[in-house]
Amino acid sequence: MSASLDARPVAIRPALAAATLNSQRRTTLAFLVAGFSALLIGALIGPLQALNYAGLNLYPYLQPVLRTYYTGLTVHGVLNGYVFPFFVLSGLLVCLSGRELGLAPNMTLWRGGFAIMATGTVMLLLAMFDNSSSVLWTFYPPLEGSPLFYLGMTLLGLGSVAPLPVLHDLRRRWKRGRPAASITPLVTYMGLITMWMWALSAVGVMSELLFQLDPWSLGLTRTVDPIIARTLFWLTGHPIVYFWLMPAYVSWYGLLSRQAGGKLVSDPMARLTFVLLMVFSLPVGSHHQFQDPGFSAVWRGILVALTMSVALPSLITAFTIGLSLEFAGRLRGGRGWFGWFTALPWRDPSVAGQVLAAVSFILGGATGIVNGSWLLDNLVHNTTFLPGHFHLTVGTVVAMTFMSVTFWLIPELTGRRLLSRRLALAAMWLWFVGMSVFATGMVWAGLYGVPRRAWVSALPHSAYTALYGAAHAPMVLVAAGGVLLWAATLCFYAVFFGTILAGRRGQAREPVPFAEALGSNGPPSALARALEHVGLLVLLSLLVMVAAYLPILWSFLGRVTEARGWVVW
Ligand code: HAS
Ligand code: CU
Repeated sequence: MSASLDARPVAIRPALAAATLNSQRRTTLAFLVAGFSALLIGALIGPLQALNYAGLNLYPYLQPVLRTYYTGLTVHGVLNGYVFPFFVLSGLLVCLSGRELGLAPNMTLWRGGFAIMATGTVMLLLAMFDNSSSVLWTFYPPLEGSPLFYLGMTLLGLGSVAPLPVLHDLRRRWKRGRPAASITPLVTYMGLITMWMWALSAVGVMSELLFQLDPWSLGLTRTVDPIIARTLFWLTGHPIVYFWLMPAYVSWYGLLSRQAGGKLVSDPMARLTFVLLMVFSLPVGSHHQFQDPGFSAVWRGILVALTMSVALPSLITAFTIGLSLEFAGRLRGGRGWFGWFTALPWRDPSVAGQVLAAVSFILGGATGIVNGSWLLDNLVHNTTFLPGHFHLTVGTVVAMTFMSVTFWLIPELTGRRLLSRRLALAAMWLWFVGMSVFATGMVWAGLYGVPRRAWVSALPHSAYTALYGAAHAPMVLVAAGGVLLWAATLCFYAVFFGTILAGRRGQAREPVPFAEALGSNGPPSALARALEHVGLLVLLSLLVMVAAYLPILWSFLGRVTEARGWVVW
């Protein structure tokens, strides 16, 4: 690494008092431990679902812990999709911004978010493990769960927006006393836009919970309108995928280029990506409802165009991060078309994990484009193609990036040395290979029409073979991928908990590897200055969201369906 790269962009980072820093470290660690503990339970259940598709029904042996496939699937989705990312990103975004600005976050608010989410999580766990709420991660009514489930979900959602005021407060204090033209440092900027995107979109699912599902499950109302509920859910349910992804992008844009030994090639493109993700995410949720009744063909067509637009910022990311990695690889002596790629520091598990995660996003993104095309979605909707898609995206891009971050962050937080680089590398490669095999099988089986979310292994063997025999080869891949993922999980958690509990003490703490952007010593670009008007951009996003959803919900409110609850499992 060249000497100039070690020169930190100093002006923005005054030192924090040791006691303040330590208290931030403890809180960040608590967020990480809570989040990763949830993932541990969720990830251990996952392979059971993979084996289900291969026709192996292990649930009779798992009584009374997991009563059915659907209990397991609900726990898996809720812990991996909500609890794990919410805790990890709430810890990460605030911790990184505080460090970047050299300011102490408002601990009461930050920890308040933790307490609310933790309460919600306990309620959810009780409701799921007693088998009263096998409603899956989408909790579509009229499937009905216990009030504890919906109230727990409400609390979890509420606590997840806590980082927004914390980041705002940090930015406000940082701006105080600085010239009006100074722009928010990149990592804080990205964190803030992520949180605004989430706060706006969470209005959908919070309305569904507060106005429909909470009162309904408490017996205050007798019926519920499923289509309004689904529409409100997906208003949030699409942006949530970017709420998972954007913190991973924070690491890719904000840290990875430095970890790889180079620089970020464009700071304004990083800002633009985040703003586009916010604006485009909010109106497109109904692309999850291509097969639902009640939407006009014209609107479905518009949704396709909007969905292709939301892929744009990820394409910008592919080029910006790809080029930054190439820059790092060439600085490290890589030559030729691919030499830069092999010259990356592959022995650093944090870099290897994030680059492998980025590589899986190529297929993850491509399958997303298939889903986003209404005609093609007709073929793949509700088949295993879908879980194939999202295990490449959230299950690999996001989960692996978060894991990779812990490889440098846990030593920084605890002052302990990473338990084993080799084991960490093994975890990343096993996860990458396991998930690639698994997802290939799921995507492929989906093309044979194998349904997602189906306890196919409970069928009599003859029926299973008659229905799914043609998809035998992909189903074997699904099961093999699942088993590799078990191994990856064990390796990762040995490193994660091993470092926290038994890593060698007294390790000198490395500084947070904030990336330097090319040209960052000059004045900010016109684009970066324009994007500094966060309030206006948020207003624009709100208007786009209202314009997309008001007409739909208005038409649904004119013909309400009154459905009674169902408990099927
Ligand atoms: Fe999706 C369903 C469309 C991205 C997650 N998605 C889901 C579900 C989940 C999910 C969980 O339009 C299922 C929900 C359920 O339970 O029903 N998705 C898209 C599109 C994108 C997309 C267009 N999805 C994501 C991300 C997710 C995620 C990200 C999680 C984090 N998805 C859909 C649609 C459905 C859907 C429909 C509903 C379908 C249905 O029928 O129900 C796009 O944003 C994707 C854009 C991405 C790219 C890739 C860019 C590549 C990058 C890597 C570059 C590599 C580098 C390495 C730098 C265009 C950034 C260099 C190395 C070298 C070798 C060069
Ligand atoms: Cu979506």
